[in-house]
Amino acid sequence: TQGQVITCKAAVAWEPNKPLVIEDVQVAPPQAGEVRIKILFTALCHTDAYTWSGKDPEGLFPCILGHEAAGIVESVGEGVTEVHPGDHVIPCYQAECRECKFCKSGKTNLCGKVRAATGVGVMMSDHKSRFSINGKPIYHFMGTSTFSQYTVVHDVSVAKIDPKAPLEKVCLLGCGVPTGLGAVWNTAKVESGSIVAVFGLGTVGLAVAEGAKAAGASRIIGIDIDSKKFERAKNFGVTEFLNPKDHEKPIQQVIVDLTDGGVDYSFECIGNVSVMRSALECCHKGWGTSVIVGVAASGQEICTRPFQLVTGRVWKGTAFGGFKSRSQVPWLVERYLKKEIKVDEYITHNLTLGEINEAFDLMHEGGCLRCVLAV
Ligand code: NAD
Ligand code: AHE
Ligand code: ZN
Repeated sequence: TQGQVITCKAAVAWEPNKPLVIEDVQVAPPQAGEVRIKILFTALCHTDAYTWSGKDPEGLFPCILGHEAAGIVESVGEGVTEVHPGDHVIPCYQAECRECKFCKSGKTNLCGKVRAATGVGVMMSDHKSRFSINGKPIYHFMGTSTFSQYTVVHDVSVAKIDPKAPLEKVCLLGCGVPTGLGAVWNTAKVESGSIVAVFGLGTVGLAVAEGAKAAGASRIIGIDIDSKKFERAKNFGVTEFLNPKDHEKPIQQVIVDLTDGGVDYSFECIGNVSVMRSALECCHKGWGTSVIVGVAASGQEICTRPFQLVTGRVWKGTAFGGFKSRSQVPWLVERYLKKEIKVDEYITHNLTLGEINEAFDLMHEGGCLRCVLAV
């Protein structure tokens, strides 16, 4: 198949919110600096649903969504040296070129090399898509487009992993789990003994709890509007649970009262701007730090009284938990293989690519964390 167009099945989002359609898609060979991957397993993340909803200013249609996956390199374009056909890989929506201003800064995991192209659904070299249906181009998504049996990504967006790792599990290390762990370890740098609040107990919030427990947090307060989330959350390290619906006072006030002035660290893992405000305002005066992890829709803005910051609270955000993707995803895989981090525990459902619309429906059910599709 090397050098040839591959026709395969992919789930195409033709329009916002219209059911995805499994189509025969033509996938062009990788050009210089590109890698074609046979995707074996992909999970769904809330961000796929967000872009599909039409609320993402970068959402383009028709497109092939999906960004939390694992597969095997099928072929590589000219000049690709770090991966070879047969390598087991995880596509990384957050690239790492190791050469750009961002990568060299030592201050961020964001990479500037291909971001402009991935934001408009094309490949960098020729500003074109590698996906088409009978000659009509279909946009890429987040530089990954994993809801397809084959995808083409930039070489700076591929992490080569230990072939011993089960791809049907470690696909989760492409987004949600690292995001939560890294928000705690890299972005907030939570210290032992800290009091932590986690807003939203989906996969990302539970991974925050897991990361906080590993960091030695003394209390981990989980906040969710769905009380059914608490029982499961205990297994990930949450020690106390609050449902804002059970309280008359604003939830930030409830938390401040419970913690002698506020938490040391809080994490918003929902994408709701009013919760982001609560998460900041439940932080302790003088040092409390709040990390925004959730993605909010186009047009949404955060607000608080500047006095909250003047008096020492810190507002931060994180993308992919601050992990350098190509360098650190393989390390996360090793930690999983040594049973030092959970992955299996976040997988609540297994379906096939053909059942992807059912998988999106499941995301709205409280019981679902990650649904893994066999592609
Ligand atoms: P999810 O839908 O599984 O979890 C969200 C949780 O929030 C649910 O348990 C829900 O009951 C709860 N919730 C909803 N509204 C609430 C409210 N008002 N108050 C309290 N709880 C509320 O989603 P997820 O897959 O865990 O992702 C969480 C967020 O993180 C999404 O916005 C996603 O787009 C974003 N995300 C960001 C990054 C990043 O790099 N920054 C990476 C992955 C995901
Ligand atoms: N196009 C969206 C951006 C959404 C966003 O912030 N994405 C996160 C990853 S979410 C993964 O589930 C991210 O990495 N952001 C940094 C970046 O470079 O995109 C919008 O709302 O505009
Ligand atoms: Zn995601």
